[in-house]
Amino acid sequence: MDDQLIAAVEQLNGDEVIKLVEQRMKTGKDPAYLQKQIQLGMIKVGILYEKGDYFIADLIMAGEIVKEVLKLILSKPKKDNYNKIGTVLLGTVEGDIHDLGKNIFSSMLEAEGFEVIDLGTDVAPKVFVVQTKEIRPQIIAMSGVLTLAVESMKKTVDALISHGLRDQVKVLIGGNAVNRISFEYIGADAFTNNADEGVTYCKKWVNC
Ligand code: B12
Repeated sequence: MDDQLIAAVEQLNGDEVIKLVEQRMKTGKDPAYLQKQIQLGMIKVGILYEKGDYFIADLIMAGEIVKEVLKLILSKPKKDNYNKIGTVLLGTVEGDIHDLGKNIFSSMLEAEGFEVIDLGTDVAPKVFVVQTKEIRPQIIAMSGVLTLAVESMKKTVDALISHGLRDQVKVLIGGNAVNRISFEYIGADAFTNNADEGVTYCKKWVNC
C-alpha cells in the first residue's frame, strides 16, 4: 500500500496527489496499482464524510482531484488503428451520479479494444433498453455506488427481460453497491468491485 498517496487523497491535497502519481509513474508503477491506491484514499474520504468531518463540498473536491489524476493514469487507445473486439453498453444506473469508477472501467475496456457506448450517469432502465435494441451490444455494464443503485440495476435487468433482450446480452454489474447477495437478487451474469476483473469478464464473453 502507498500510504503517502492514500493520505494525500484523503487530505484532498490535489497538487500532492498529482506530484506523487507522476513520481510513481516515472518509476514504472502499474496504472491499476495507482488506481487502487486512489480508490483506497476515496474510501477514507467517504469515512470522514460519514463521520461528519467532511461535507458534500469535500466529496466534490475529491471527485475533481480524482478526475484530474485519472487523466494522467488512463491511456486512450489510438482510435484509428484498433481492432474492435466487442461492444459494451455502459452506464451509471438511475438515481446515481457517481462516475469515476465507471470512467476508469470504460478507459480500461477501450484500451483492450472494446467499443464503449457510455450512456453517462443516472441512466433509466428504459434508456438501457432502447440503446440495447439500437446498438445490439454483446455486454451491458452497469455501475452503482449508492445503495439505491441495487434496485435500479434490478429494474434494468427486469426491463431487459420484459423486452425479450436478456438472453441476447451478458450483464455485468460493478461498483461499491454490489456484492454476492445483490448480484443474485439483480440477476446479472457477473459482478465485481474491481475494474480489472470486469475487463477480464468482458474479454472472456467475447472469446478473447
Ligand atoms: C467522490 C464521491 C462523490 C462525488 C462523485 C463525483 C463523481 N464524478 O463521481 C459527489 C460529490 C458527486 C458525490 C455525491 C453524493 N454522494 Co458520494 N461519494 C464519493 C466518494 C468519496 C468516492 C466515490 C469514488 O469515486 N470512489 C473512487 C472510485 C474509483 O471507486 P469506485 O466507484 O468504487 O470504482 C471502482 C470499482 O468499484 C470499479 N467499478 C465501479 N463501477 C464499475 C462498473 C463496472 C461494470 C465494473 C466492472 C467495475 C466498476 O471500478 C473502479 C476501479 O476499480 C464515496 C466514498 C466511497 N467510499 O466510495 C462517496 C459515497 C459513495 N457517496 C455517498 C453519498 C451519500 C453521496 C450523496 C447522496 C451525498 C449527498 N447528501 O448529496 C450524493 C449522491 C448523489 C447521487 N445521486 O449520486 C455515500 C453512499 C452511501 C450509500 N451506501 O448509499 C458514500 C459511500 C460516502 C459515505 N461513506 O457516506 N459523491
